[in-house]
Amino acid sequence: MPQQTIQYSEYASTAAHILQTLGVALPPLEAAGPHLFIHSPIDGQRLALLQCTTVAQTRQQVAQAQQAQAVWQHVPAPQRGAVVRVLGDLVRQHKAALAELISLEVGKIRSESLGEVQEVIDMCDFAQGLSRQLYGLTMPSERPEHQLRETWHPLGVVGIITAFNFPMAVWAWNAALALVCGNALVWKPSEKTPLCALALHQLLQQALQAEGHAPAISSVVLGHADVGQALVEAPAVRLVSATGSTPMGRVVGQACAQRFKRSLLELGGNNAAVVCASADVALALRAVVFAAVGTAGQRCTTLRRLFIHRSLYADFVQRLQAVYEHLPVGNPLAADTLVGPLIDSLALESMQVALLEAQALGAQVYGGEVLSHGRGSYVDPALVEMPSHSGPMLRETFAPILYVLPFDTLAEAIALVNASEHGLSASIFTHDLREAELFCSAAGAECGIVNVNIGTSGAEIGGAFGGEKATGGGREAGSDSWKAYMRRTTNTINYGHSLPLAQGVRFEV
Ligand code: UN1
Repeated sequence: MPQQTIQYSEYASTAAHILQTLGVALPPLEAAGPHLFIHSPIDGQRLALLQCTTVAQTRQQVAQAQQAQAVWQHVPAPQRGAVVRVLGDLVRQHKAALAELISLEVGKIRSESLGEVQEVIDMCDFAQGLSRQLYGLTMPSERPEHQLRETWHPLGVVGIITAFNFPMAVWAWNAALALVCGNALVWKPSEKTPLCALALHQLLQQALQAEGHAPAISSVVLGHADVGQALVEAPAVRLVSATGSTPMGRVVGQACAQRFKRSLLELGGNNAAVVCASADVALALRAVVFAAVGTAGQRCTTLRRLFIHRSLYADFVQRLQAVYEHLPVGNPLAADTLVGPLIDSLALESMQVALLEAQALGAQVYGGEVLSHGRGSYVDPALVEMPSHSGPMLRETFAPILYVLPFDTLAEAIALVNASEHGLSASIFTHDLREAELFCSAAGAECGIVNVNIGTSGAEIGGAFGGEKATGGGREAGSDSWKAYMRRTTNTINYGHSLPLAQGVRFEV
């Protein structure tokens, strides 16, 4: 078999051990591909070799999911919630192992990996509570002896496409809601992080079994764009929830629209923060650094554009430089590391390209040095003083680059925040109530997430997550985002003996 001749990562046996402890059986490996080559970003070496799901198998999984859905959708919602509760309990029980797997496969520092698993647990708690609150409205009918109301029903099979950077939490946002809403799931994880997916999927299988439900309610398909395409195009898939790049979302959104199916898109972000003259500088500094360099700049909510009031600009940039000079970059498993590796060498290259472009425009670049190439893609986060709002500052580069610019008036800063094709997340740092409220108002940041005196990343479960414009418009996880996973019917019920028509229409026969 091909894997015998390959040099494996020193973390491969730990990953294999975690999977074994969780009861994950890897799909049998065939000599003929396509295969998925999984690398640990920690050392750039191979972590695992997996068999891809074929397009035909993907269609088959969807067909099985559809059959399972026919039964699952009639299980009372609170009982569906019980499955999600058991899943949450299993995730609690295996929190440390799951977090370690995230660190091995994505390169996140331990604390952030534990945080991601906590996000899965929080989502399960939220969804279980929701399973008794899938409320519809009742409205007064204009007709006597009539009842007008809406009811919510399961939608159909949900296809979930997730990105590498949150390989567990984003699935949980979707899966936990889709399940309590009575839908079966087919999950296509990022081709970079299938091990995290197989681990969580296995725990859901245990939960389904414990509660006496069919395994086909949830399945995982592994592979590249062809597998994703098969999932999107399968007629039984009624909603595709996709997280990833804006170009990917454009393809998925159009394919869904053509087939009149729903899409729920959570795409890129070119997130901004505004530091006003009255800001608490020490607080803003901590918030900015976490948002800009946390997860090595690989969150969709990462802070990429920072606008600083001119009165504070020189001092704030100097303080940022001082922090950036001492950022502990390195092995994410080490206790004092704050910045782990980038996912792969391609990410590192696109970061270097962006920095060169900025320099060519006359920007002043601090940091950004490549620390090791070939054995993991480690890089010093970069702080870039831009001459203007232009060039690479206008696009999302999935790496720790923070572009900074001064501003004079809040109106100017808000215009800069909004001069982006994306609209995910924005923050303001101020002690002026009027500035804060203006920023959150309709005249403020055109984003799905607008924060005051905290950074752009690290949203908690409970609020709806997602953004405007090229971010895709979807809202996931909290608030009433469950409605995307159900279909609404409006019922008008006549409990009288006559037939009055609406709008006063007369039609006697
Ligand atoms: C993502 O990067 O796709 O708000 C999700 C945050 C996390 C989720 C990020 N709770 O930063």
